[in-house]
This record gives sequence, C-alpha cells and structure tokens, in this order.
Amino acid sequence: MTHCILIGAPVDEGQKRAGCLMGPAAYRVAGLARTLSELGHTVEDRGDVAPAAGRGEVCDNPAVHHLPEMIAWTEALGAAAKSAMTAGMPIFLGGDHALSLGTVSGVAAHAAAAQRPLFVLWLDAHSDIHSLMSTRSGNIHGCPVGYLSGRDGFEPMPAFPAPVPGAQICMFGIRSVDPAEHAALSASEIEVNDMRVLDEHGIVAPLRGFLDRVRAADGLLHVSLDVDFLDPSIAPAVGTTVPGGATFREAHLVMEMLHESGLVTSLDLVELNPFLDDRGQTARLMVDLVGSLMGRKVFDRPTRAK
Ligand code: 4U7
Ligand code: MN
Ligand code: MN
Ligand code: MN
Repeated sequence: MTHCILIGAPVDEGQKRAGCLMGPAAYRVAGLARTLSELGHTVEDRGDVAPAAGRGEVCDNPAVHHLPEMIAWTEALGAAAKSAMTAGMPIFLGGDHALSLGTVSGVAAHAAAAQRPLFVLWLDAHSDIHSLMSTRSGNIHGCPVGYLSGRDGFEPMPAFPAPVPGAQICMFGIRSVDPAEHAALSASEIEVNDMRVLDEHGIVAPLRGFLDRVRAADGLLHVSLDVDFLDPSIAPAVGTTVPGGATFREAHLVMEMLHESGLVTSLDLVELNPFLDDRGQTARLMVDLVGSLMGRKVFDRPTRAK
C-alpha cells in the first residue's frame, strides 16, 4: 500500500499551444484517484500548485518565452515536491514538460537529505536536453533534461538547479532529437534507448538493466512520463506528436515492470493537452498506465490454500 499524493501542475508556459493547463482536471475527471484507491492505495489530492508572479528575468535568446513564469513554477513545484516526498509518493499532474525542472529538483533535494542517489527514467519521444541558448523553438519544455543534468557548454542558470548526474538518467522512446541535442547527449553519460533499441531488443532487457543499477545503488527513482512517449494513434492529445512511438502493450509492460521493481518513488504525467483529445481516450490511457504502475495486473492468480 502506498500513500499517493496528487499534485496538480497546470503549467502551459513551456510551449505555445494552449491546453496543457487543463491536464490536472482531465486526470481527475478520468478517475485517477478512484483507480488508485481501488488498488488499495490511500490517496491525498493536494490540489493545484499556484506559482508566485514572475520577476522579469531575461536571457539572450529572443526565441525563449515565459522564462520568468517558468522560474516561478520551478520554485513552487520544487517546494511542493520536496514536502510531498516526506509523506508519500507524489504524482504530478501536468502540465507541460517544463514542470519537471521543479518536480525533479524538489525530489532531488529530498534524496540529497536522505543521502540516497536519485535516478530519473525519462519516457519521451524527445530528449528535452536543450539549453536556453540552443533551443530554436524557445519552448522551455524542450529544456528540462539540459538543466537537470547540468548539461555543459552553456551558462549556468541558478534558478534551474542541476541535481541529477547524467549517469543516473535513462531515456526510452526517443525518436526526435535536434542537432544541438544530439551533441549534448553524445557528450553526456545519459543512457539513451531510442526506438531502434526497443525494436531490436524489446523493452524488457534494457529496462531491467537500468532498474538493476537503481537497486544496486539503493537509489530513489523518479519517472517522467511524456504523453508523446506513446504512439499518437493511441494517444492523440499531445501538441508534439511523433509517429512510431510505444504501443499500448509496450507502455503497459514498462509500467508493470516498474511496479514489480518496487523502486518508483515519484512520478510526472506530462504534456497531456485535453483540448486535443478524442473523447478522453488519452487521459484514460494515462490513468490506466498509472494503474499498471501501481499494481494492476491483467491476471493475478490467487494463491491456492493447501
Ligand atoms: B517535449 C523540440 F524542436 N526539440 O525544442 C523543441 F522538436 O516535452 C521539441 O518532449 C521539444 O514534448 C519537445 O521545441 C518537448 C522540437
Ligand atoms: Mn518531454
Ligand atoms: Mn516529448
Ligand atoms: Mn510535447
């Protein structure tokens, strides 16, 4: 039994297509709390985080937008994440992926206080390893891994902490990487499992390898699930669709293996844009995936009394 803490993060400023701010409401409507309690977990919904007003910070890349707002979100979500980690397992209901700047920093602050390493599993079509100077779209949802892993080659941003060494980050589902991101990934120690790896080896062996590393290090594990990890045919409600994503069963298998590992200590659900959904199918699929992560099985044979 896990104490699940739902934290709404209606972040819409990390990209330009309005709608991710409706994500937390969509997860609630799709029955996330009920799904968790039916699995025997306790659920506490802390409502939506509200950031302070932005303070006008600027950077040299004119494409970048909403930087002050994202700095304010990072602070507010960092505080919410750190405090939730002492009480249970936070599940952050996004909101676009820029929110992970805050959630992962807060979780990392908790891990540091507990003197345990934090590992991050990044399930995404994209590597999100831009800097404010390398991003061409100017969308900060393409930058969180860059800052969280302390990507070098650009000016440090004190407002975006760098708490997770690249060697503790593992990516799955990758199929859209910009040239500047390619260079950054190559120079990093991040484990990159692109879709080709999944096609060739399946998801089980590479994921086991990563989970074994987390276990051996007695690490905490944060999972960041971007809707576009999934194939757009099953998850249309996302602004940045990329064909060739994870199938329904691949995604559930990841979640089932994560459950069996018992290692996951926090979770981001990001990039859902309910305005683009088809009768709630994407929101429902995401909730079902959380169900698998939290212990729902296709068939659980009862142990027979002798
Ligand atoms: B997401 C992109 F150019 N790399 O920087 C960019 F392809 O959180 C996409 O993974 C970023 O959805 C996608 O804008 C960010 C683009
Ligand atoms: Mn992403
Ligand atoms: Mn993505
Ligand atoms: Mn996206």
